[in-house]
Amino acid sequence: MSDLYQPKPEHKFTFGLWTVGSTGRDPFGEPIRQSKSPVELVHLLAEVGAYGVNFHDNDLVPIDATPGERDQIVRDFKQALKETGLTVPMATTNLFYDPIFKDGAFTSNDPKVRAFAMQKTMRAMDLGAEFGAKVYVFWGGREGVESDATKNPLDGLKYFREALDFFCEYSISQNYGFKFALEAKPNEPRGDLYLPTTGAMLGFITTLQHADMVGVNPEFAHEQMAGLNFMHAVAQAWDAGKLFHIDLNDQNYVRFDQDWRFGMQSIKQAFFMVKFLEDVGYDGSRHFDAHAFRTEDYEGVKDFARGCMRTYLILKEKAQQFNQDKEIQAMLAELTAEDKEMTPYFGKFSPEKAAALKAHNFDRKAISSRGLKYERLDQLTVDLLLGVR
Ligand code: DIG
Ligand code: MN
Ligand code: MN
Repeated sequence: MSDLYQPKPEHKFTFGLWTVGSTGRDPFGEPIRQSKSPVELVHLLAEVGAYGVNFHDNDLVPIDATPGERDQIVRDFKQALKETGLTVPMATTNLFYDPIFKDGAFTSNDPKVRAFAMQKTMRAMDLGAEFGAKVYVFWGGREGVESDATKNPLDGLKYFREALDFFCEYSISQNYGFKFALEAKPNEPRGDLYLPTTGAMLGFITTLQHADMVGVNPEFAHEQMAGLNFMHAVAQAWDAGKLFHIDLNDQNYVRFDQDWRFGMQSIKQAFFMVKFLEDVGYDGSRHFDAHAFRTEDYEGVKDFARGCMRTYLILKEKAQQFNQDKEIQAMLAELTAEDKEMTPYFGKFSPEKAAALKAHNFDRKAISSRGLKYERLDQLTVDLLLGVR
C-alpha cells in the first residue's frame, strides 16, 4: 500500500484486544480463528501501526485467574507494551459475558449481582489505572429488558446513577483521574437496552453528582442501528463538551450490530464523521471497535486493521480537499452569509428587539423562491469522494 496513508502515533489509532482478537464466533457459528494471547495481539497491532490498545478486564485477565496468574499476565503485557511502544488510553469492564450478568449488571433486579458488578468494576478500574488508562468506558451490554413486566426503568436509572456516582468518588479517592465515557446502544443482546442513544446518555449525565467527570463514547454502528445520523450525535456530544472517546466502525442501517471495518459500508457518513473530528480538532483516540469478517484468517485481520486506519487517513485528506475547494467554499460562504438586515434581531433578548422583530414584514414568497444549489454542492462532494475532483 502507498506510504501516503501510513498510520503514525500522532493519529492516535487504537483497537481493543477484543477487536483484532475476535475469533469469528457469532450467534450461528463456532470460532474460526485460533485465539491469540494479549501479548501476541499487542505485537499484531504494533505490526499494523496502531498507537494504542484497549481492553475489558477479562480480555486481559480471565475472570477465574488466580492472583499469581493475574500478576504474571500483567507483567507480560507490560513487557509487550514496552517492546512495542503501544499505550493503553482506555479500559473498561466486561459486564456482559459471565452468566451472572444474564439480567444485567448495575440494573439487575438481584442486589447481589449489582454489588458484584460494582466490585468487578472497581477491580477493573484498578487494572486500567495500572496501565495508565485515562478514559474508562461503560457499555451496558445487558442493562435492559425483554419484557417490561420484569423491571421498572426508574429503578434501572437509579441503580446506574448510584453506581456511577460511587465510581466517580472511587476514582477521586484513588487519584486515578478517570474520565468516564458512557456508550449507548439501542438493543442487542437484550431486547431493549436502557439509555439507547448518545442523546439519551447526554440527558442522563446531567442527573449525576459528578457530571463533569462523565461524558460519552458514541459508536457509529450503534447510532446507525437506531436509524440515526452518527455525526449529528457526535456533534451534540462535542457541543456539550462530552465527547470523551469515540468508537469508529461501520454498519448497515437498522441491522444487528455489525461492527464492520471503518468505511466499509457508509463511506459518505464516514467522510462527514472524519471531517467533523478533524475540523473541530478532536484530540482523543480514534478507536476502532470493529472486527474482521468471519471469512478471514489473521492476515485478513491485519488487512481489516490496516483498512480502518487507511480509510480514516484517506478521508482526512478528502476533508482537507473539501475545505480547500474554491467552488465548494464559495458556495458555503454564500449560503451562510450574514444578512445585515437580520443581524439586529439575533442574540440576547431585549424587549425592544422582540418588539422590532414582531413588527418586521417578511416577504415569504421571495424568501422561499430562492434556489439553494444543494444538488450542485452535494454532487461536488460526491465527485471529490469518488476521486474525480
Ligand atoms: C461494544 O460496542 C462495546 C464493548 O465492546 C466495550 O465495552 C465498548 C468499548 O469500546 N464497546
Ligand atoms: Mn458495536
Ligand atoms: Mn463499542
